[in-house]
Amino acid sequence: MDHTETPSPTNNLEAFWMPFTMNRQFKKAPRMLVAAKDMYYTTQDGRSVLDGTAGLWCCNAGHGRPKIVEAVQRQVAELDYAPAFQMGHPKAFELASRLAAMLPGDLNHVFFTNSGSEAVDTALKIALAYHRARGEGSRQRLIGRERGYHGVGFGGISVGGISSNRKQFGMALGGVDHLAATYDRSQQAFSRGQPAWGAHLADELERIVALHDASTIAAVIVEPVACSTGVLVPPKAYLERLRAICDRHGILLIFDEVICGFGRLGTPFAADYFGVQPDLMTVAKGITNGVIPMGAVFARQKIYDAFMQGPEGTIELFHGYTYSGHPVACAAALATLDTYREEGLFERAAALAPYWEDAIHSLKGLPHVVDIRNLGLIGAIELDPLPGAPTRRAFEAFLACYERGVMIRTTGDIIALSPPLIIDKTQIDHLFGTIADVLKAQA
Ligand code: PXG
Repeated sequence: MDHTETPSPTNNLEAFWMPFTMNRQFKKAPRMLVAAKDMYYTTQDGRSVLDGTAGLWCCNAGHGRPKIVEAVQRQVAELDYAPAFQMGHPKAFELASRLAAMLPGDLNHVFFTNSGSEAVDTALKIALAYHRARGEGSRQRLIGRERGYHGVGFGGISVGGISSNRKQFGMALGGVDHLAATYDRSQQAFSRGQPAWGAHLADELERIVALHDASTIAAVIVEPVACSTGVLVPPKAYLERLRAICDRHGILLIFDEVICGFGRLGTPFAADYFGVQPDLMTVAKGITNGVIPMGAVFARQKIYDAFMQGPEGTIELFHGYTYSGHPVACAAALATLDTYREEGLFERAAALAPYWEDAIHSLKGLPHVVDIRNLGLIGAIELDPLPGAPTRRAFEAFLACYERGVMIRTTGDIIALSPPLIIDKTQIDHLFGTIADVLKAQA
């Protein structure tokens, strides 16, 4: 394959309206990836780029993994599609059973979606319908958190806490309230792992319950670690407290593990890492190693049971997608789970986490670094914004790293990192060495 050919006039860059991208900036100086293997991307101009972000937090086993590639090839030739409603195919049941077996506690029912956004909207709908099925239909409020990211559906942007995600799109869902973000730099800067300060921020939920009354609240949704908005690690005992308050008031707790799930913290799920059991969990990304789109909602036994009442000849949950449990996605997911297990990738992430922590915190003291945060194989380096030009300093670091063969991700003036779990120590050194060189050169 010739990777160097330039786009023809009929294949120019204009038609593709790129998502979450500065379209005009990109199209002036495109960054095209044409191949990927293990820890590296190949660019259109033939350079190798170390993947510091697992694509977009999704390729947890690295790229071009043979077992997954073969499973997808085999599946697409054998059964390319099967109707998702009132019909089934064996791999969807096999995958759901495999997932149920690895999930903590009695999270043992799986609803398939195609993305994290759909998983979030599905979980919110399940929460509302669950209370209604139990005769508590007045529980309609949803509680999210500032600086939360739950995808781009109307449900997700409503419970999410990023103003740029909300301001263009009208009023979204009503009846939503938000907890405060768990981050306070003056109390937490340069914490290694979970900050000691901030458990009391969970008590805000009591204040919100007192305001609206528990009988109106269906669910609280949080990311165990808020990743997209800059790796906000939950303070020690915070999630435990949130769980206790939800229990006290009959409110469902939803963990959005679209990023944290599938090994990023060195355990299968963040619920395992923190020892806190949610009632519903959303996942996507790492479920198929990013190879084929797929998301899922995991539900506890009591939730599934609440729907399986009444006459059998009714559809218990009036919800689903054409591609729920798509055969090719299921095949990719099964091969992904095999790869994680056979290569011990979750354990590998746990074993590497202390090295990762030391490496990222070694950047303390470099120009403009105002905070460093980490947990598992996730990390963030927060930079002081350029006066009058927020986001520019970090974006320029991203461009400079890319030029030097390292892919990082930025959000605001925060560099966020989440490499494939197959990364080795030399590559960790290379990643942070390059970032350090770039920050010094920018000073
Ligand atoms: N929940 C969480 C916690 C997420 O991180 C979604 C839901 C939505 O998933 P989909 O599959 O609909 O995109 C996400 C997605 C970034 C970045 O760089 C993060 C996400 C997506 C793209 C980029 O921080 N998270």
